[in-house]
Amino acid sequence: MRRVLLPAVAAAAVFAAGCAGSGESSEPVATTEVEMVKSYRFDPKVVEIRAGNTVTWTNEDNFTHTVEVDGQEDHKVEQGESFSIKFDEPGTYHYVCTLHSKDMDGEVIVK
Ligand SMILES: [Cu+2]
Repeated sequence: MRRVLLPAVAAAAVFAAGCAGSGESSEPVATTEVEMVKSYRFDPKVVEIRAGNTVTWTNEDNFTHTVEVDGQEDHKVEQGESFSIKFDEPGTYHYVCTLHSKDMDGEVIVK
């Protein structure tokens, strides 16, 4: 049994590494629009804005998602709906979808 399990673990590790290395970059993108695209992602994952700007999340996925900035209230965003937060103070704000916190998180960098 143990010998059967080992290759599966190795394959999972390679898969995870491949995921992080390809397509999904964490380079900040200068935009105030974040989409919840299909398959549980915030796109772009990291955005950079100016203090006083408002970030709008739009749910383009087939599932309900949420936006919860660390230390703040959780906001449900239904399919096809949008939600906005104004960021007045410079800093780096991490946020998650509390329904899929393992897969969906992102950052707003306020300059
Ligand atoms: Cu979600």
